[in-house]
Amino acid sequence: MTSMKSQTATDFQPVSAMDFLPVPQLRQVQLQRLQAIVARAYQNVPLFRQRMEARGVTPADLGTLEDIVRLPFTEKADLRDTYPFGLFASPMTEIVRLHASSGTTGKPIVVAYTQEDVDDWTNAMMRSFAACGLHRGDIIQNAYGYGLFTGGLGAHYGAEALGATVIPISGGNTDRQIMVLKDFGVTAICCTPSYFLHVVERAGELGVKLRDLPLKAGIFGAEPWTEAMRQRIQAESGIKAYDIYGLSEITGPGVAMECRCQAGPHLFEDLFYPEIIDLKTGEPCADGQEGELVLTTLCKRAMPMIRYRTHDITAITSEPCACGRSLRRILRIARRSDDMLIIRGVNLYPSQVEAALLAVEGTLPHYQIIVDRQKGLDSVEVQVEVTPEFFSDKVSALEGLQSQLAHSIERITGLRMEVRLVQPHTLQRSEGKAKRVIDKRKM
Ligand code: DLL
Repeated sequence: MTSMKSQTATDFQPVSAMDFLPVPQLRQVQLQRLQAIVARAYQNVPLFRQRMEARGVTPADLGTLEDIVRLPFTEKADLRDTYPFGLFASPMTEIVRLHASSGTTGKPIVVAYTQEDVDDWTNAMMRSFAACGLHRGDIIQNAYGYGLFTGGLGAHYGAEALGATVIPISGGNTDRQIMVLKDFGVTAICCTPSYFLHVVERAGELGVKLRDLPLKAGIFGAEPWTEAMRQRIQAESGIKAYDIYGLSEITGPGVAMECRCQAGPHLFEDLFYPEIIDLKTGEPCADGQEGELVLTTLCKRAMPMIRYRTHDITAITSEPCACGRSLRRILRIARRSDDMLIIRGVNLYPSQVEAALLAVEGTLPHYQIIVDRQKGLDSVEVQVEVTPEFFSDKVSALEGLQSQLAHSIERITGLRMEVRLVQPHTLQRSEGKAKRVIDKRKM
């Protein structure tokens, strides 16, 4: 880990040698960094030290990467319990940035960065843009929210380091987004996939043909989305849609990013050490096996995260990618273990409903799942918007569509659900992460 403190953004190389490092060398880099970061956390973070002591393990016990399983896990609750600064491993005088993630309940979690942490993050984001073919000369419209959310500033610094032109438009004001896309010759856009769908729809209403613009790539993430959604986005806009993954606790966007092969995000393994654990037993999973992603930050100084349980469900693959990167890939993260709904005893993930809806023509992928309990029995209603052409059609066609959707949902989820077709623009659009589920049982 070389210090980048004195480096200016223009010193970064867009395609890092780290992306192509031979695997044995990469593992060596990981081990050295792991040993250093665990020692730092042990020395500076009381919670981490106590947990290690309770397990009778010290940093000196980490002889190989496999020894990582001896370390305790870190959970989101640990960040809440130590709110706001309890997990920091650097004095405040070395911390140059704070971000926070709101979460669904109570206080946010707070994350911190030293200048070197910001530089590493910038590097990861720059490599992310380079991975999908962007470079100096590209004009990147950054519609991730600026502020406490990591999306805006994370993408911003990475785009500048790449040498691209960044437009810090932030989220929302869709008509202005479309004007800028058109007038500024934008070649790439960053936002959530659900927001981009809204942009596509609004552009259509305004008579702006996205496929006739220079726009060629979308860097979409921050929420689960399906392969079917990618296909729909690409077909409707003529751009390539790339999946970018990240989370505040680990750094922000740029933990993993797809290359031009679009075959699942490559993990920046020199910065983050991944494990997959069995959802039930917590035991390590083999390559290709699905489970919960656990991440350890290998360089983060202000707030090292050791074996952080992300609750994101995926598998790691070391199958070679045609791009030649030696960085392993994760499979698309379509669900989280804590997103799972239990309906009449059956497990349901919102992404299954999305896949079922997109398998049928005639709907817009704007949908919401409303769960309720009446007389002790769970009920689910799926509200889904119909395309304008379909809505003006005959009642019989709408009924046909409704039953096709209900069948598709039952086939994929094993559950019978009420499908309610609603007019275009009925469901609320989000500027960031879409809210797909309203669970009235919890209200
Ligand atoms: O969403 C960071 C980010 C910003 C990532 C912009 C990508 C682009 P948080 O708000 O802390 O951070 O939310 C992190 O969002 O644990 C996943 O559940 C989900 N998530 C993020 N990216 C993806 C993705 C940002 N590509 C949480 N696919 C994570 C599926 C994603 N889920």
